[in-house]
Amino acid sequence: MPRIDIESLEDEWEEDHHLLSQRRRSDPLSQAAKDRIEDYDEGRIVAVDKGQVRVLFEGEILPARFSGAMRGTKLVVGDRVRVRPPRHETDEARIVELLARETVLLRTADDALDDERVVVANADTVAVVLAADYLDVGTRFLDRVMVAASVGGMDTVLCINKVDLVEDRSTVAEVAARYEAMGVRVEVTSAETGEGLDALAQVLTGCWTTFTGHSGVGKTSLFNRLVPEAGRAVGEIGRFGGRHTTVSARAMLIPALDAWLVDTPGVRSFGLGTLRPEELADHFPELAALDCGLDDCLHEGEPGCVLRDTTLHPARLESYRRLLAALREAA
Ligand SMILES: Nc1nc2c(ncn2[C@@H]2O[C@H](COP(=O)(O)OP(=O)(O)OP(=O)(O)O)[C@@H](O)[C@H]2O)c(=O)[nH]1
Ligand SMILES: [Mg+2]
Ligand SMILES: [Zn+2]
Repeated sequence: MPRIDIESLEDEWEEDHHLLSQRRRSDPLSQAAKDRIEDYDEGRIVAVDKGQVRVLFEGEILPARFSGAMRGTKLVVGDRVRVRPPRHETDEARIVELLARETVLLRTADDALDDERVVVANADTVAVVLAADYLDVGTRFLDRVMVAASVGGMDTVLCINKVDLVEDRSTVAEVAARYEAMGVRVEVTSAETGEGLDALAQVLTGCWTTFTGHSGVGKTSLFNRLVPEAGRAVGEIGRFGGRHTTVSARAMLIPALDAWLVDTPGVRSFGLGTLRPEELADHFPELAALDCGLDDCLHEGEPGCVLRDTTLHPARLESYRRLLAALREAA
């Protein structure tokens, strides 16, 4: 965690805080300055766009600047921070300290890179949105995000959207049952017809949930239905081809549910570049529950390994093997 640099914070205060700097000349106030920072109340970052941040502070959403000491710190939506409130009408709130992150959703561009990016911090749940008419590709993506969510300390919820586009729902039902068997909450929705939205909203109650998914699956459409005043742009198929309509993350409150929802830009892949191959099985609940008895077993037919091809759903086993191969190649 970035430590706050009291010296440079004091330097900055000197510019706009004469009283403090006068006192400082006679008495080095490092401890006092530190105490002041600790006196500042907490806020929560709700939007980050090209270095501009918005912070939820005492029930209001304020534009905010970084204090000098925060330069070089990357804040993400969901971050808990200490905020120096605006002092007068034209003043802006200042972010003076980043507080420790309890959960993180991390992603790398691909498995061979360690260009780790925090997508969102301190969320309780990751809602993976898949399009009902692309579940094959979708579930492979889901299996990756479930690993990232588990690594970062979050639950996964599966939202199968665009269900209005499929006539035969047997695949949707099969996929839903597959993940429900692992303890994942599954909601089947249509942002077009409104089907399943009440049930999805219930899942969000009292939590910070971040939507993630490929571009065009309907994350923003769902967000707009759940937070009607959001009015975020959605992709127009044909014009943008549904590709990367949303460019920055944003959190909004559904007041009736005390639920914070984070809309994020679509991603092509969800790299797990910082995970070691031997850690992977811990983040597949079916494998973690397997009492293998072997240390650091990769469950690849090692003598004594209890994994049989029938222990896992074939698609999950395939995901595990693909991921293992990718992580090994990258290692
Ligand atoms: N038929 C149907 N179309 C939908 C549904 N949800 C979204 N769409 C359409 O799918 C397109 C893409 O929707 P978006 O909400 O922009 O998708 P997104 O996941 O936010 O995409 P990015 O911001 O690029 O990541 C738009 O044309 C939506 O109208 C749905 O449930 N059914
Ligand atoms: Mg979007
Ligand atoms: Zn094993």
